[in-house]
Amino acid sequence: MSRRSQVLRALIGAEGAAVCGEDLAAELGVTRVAVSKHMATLRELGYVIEATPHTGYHLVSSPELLLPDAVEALVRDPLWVRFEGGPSTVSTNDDAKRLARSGAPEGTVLVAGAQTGGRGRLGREWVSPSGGAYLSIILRPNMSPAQSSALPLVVALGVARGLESLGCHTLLKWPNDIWLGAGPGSTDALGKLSGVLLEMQSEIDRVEWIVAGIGVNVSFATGRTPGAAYVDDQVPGCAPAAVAAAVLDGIAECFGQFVSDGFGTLAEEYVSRSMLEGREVTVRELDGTVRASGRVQGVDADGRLLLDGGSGMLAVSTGDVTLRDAGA
Ligand code: BT5
Repeated sequence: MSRRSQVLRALIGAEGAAVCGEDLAAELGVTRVAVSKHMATLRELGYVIEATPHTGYHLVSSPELLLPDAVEALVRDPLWVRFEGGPSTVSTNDDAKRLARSGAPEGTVLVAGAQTGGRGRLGREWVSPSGGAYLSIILRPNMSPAQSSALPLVVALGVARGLESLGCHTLLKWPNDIWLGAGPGSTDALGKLSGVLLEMQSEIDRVEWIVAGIGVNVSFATGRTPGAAYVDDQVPGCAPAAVAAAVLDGIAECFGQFVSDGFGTLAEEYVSRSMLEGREVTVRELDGTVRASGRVQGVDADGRLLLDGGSGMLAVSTGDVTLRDAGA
């Protein structure tokens, strides 16, 4: 972790109380002048930090935008080793793919406070105004492309766990959507809270890298996107950096479980959080043609959606799902 992130972590950890500059310098093994330079840089990044003689530094407020330092200061899981990004970019997935091609390690994280060309699947738009959390991660699992087929579900489950840890009620919509749920145990979906986009480079039997992009709607202060739900709807005032850190820790947990034990145990949790389980659905190809219809009966070990179509069980590996009795 960079010294600046360590300084920021100390300020955030103090929860508004004063942090003594001299103690912090001793703890980090740097001079007091170095600490005061880090404070100055943090102020330039938009952190409001008050310095009181004999008491120390107080963090008064953090910038609204998602910045890599803030995420690094909040994230806990050691999987995440490198943090990059800035206030705005075209697409964090494009930035992460560039870094992956140039050899960036597993656990690299790209964040942005806004995107001008955020993408969903098949080049669909992901609306990305400031106030949201947009991040992409680089994973390099030692497996074949076939073994990694459930990874979009693993990442979506990790995002759901992270958002739940902040107090949001989440529901999963196969394969890669996270919706805001009305409350504990309810399958009433209030809107799409987050989406996941995976892109991969591989040889026939080995994944080289996977970039997973995650967009989360956090604040609706700049306006609401039709059909979207926001963290703010249930947990007002969450900073995008806190959302990104929670999501990263949730993903790291699920990814670790997936790499060591496969999708088996995660599949059960995925199904228990699914807003589609037991419902009548239609699955369309990404170009709109109907691929299958039936009642959802869970997912299999490869992450495929299982449908009881009346004349037997179907396993569907890609597509868009609509509920036949609702608009979701
Ligand atoms: C997704 O695609 O849901 C994947 C979204 C991934 C976005 C992240 S942000 C960081 C990284 N960088 C990128 O460029 N992308 C990733 P899909 O399942 O195809 O859903 C796209 C559909 O969701 C659109 O066609 C809209 O209907 C809807 N949509 C677009 N923006 C939305 C938003 N902000 N909130 C809710 N729904 C949205």
